[in-house]
Amino acid sequence: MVGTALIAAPATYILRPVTAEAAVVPGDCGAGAKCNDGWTDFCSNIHGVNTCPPGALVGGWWRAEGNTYCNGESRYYMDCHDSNCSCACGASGTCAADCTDFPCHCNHDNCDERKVGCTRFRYGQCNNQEPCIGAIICRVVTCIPPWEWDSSCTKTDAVSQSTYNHGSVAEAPGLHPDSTPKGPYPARAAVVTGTTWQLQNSAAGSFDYGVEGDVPVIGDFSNSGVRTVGVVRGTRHGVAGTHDRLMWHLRQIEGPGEPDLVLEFGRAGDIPIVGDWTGNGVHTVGVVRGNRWLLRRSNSPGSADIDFTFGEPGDIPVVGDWNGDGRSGIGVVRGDTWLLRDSLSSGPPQYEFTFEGGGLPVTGDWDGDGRTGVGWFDEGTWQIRNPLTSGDPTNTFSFGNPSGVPLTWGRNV
Ligand SMILES: [Ca+2]
Ligand SMILES: [Ca+2]
Ligand SMILES: [Ca+2]
Repeated sequence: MVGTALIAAPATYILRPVTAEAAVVPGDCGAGAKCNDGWTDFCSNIHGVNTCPPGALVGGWWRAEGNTYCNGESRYYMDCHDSNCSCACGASGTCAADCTDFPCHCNHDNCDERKVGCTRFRYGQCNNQEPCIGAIICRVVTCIPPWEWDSSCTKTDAVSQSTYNHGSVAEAPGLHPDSTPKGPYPARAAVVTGTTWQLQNSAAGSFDYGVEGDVPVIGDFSNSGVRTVGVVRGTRHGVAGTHDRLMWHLRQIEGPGEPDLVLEFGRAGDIPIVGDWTGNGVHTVGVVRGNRWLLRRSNSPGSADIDFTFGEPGDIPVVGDWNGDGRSGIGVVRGDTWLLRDSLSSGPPQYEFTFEGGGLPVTGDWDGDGRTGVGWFDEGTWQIRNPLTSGDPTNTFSFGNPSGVPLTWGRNV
């Protein structure tokens, strides 16, 4: 049987439509209640991860400068708005309270928590292609510039130094330093067949994302504490009409929807990979071209920051944090031989062993100890191993469409 972490109950979204009658609203609470302190709650206080809930989108951002939580750099506060309005908006860009199924209330219907879905104000730097969105549900706070979180966000500046500590309530989990990675947390199985994604123990269940021919990737592209889906388009040579550059379409929010972050990196024929090359919790893009590894430290357009050779053309590239130091290493699978290296540089493998299987290789931190293990996916059967040594599978289980492609995802709660 698989470790308990893999078979744990799926994370449930606390965020759900509630009836107005059922909700505890700011007016129900005393003047000194947290629900009345004027601030909208952090997304991490709603559903445990520092990203917008499904059904929301970023409507704008502001920043505080010189923030100790972000190594002295800017810290950004992004507003997640309800994306569904049943009636039109005026010039404000936000619809009236009775036009959404997400009424204003105190988080968890508790006066001791901040309000959610109450404030109808739009900073206006993000998703301006949507002329009408609902109230601010919650806030994402991040060291990542908003335009590397959501491609629609502009750099039009908004500074609010007084919000540095967000009302000086420093105990909120969303205020904890996020310059360090979330986790570790155990890998969960994922299988992609065409455009259909199956994520084990996910509230999102099975859904469609991308188009036929895309190469799937999964990563935490914003150190949110959850690994979300992405596709890379244009990987194949010789398809009429396709771009000769790879286009990455990454989700920052769980489940299906429009891509949040779209960027160009790599070219046709490259094998796309993602990893946390820097150890800051943010997975960023990379490609393998023959035996040349081209990695970028941010999810922004530009050339490779890291460039080296490892393995041989024809090897299957793999990525994982083999030594558990928070930084992804690299490796290749050649037949049944695994050749893995911690350092992002040319050199001999630091782990070389035989792990026999069949089908497609897959990697994941199966036991959640911070060290990535290895595995095979053969027609729906997963054989996984934790130690990076020759031996038999640690566990075997079944998940996913037999003709699909294996990946792993995960969530820190
Ligand atoms: Ca990183
Ligand atoms: Ca490592
Ligand atoms: Ca592990």
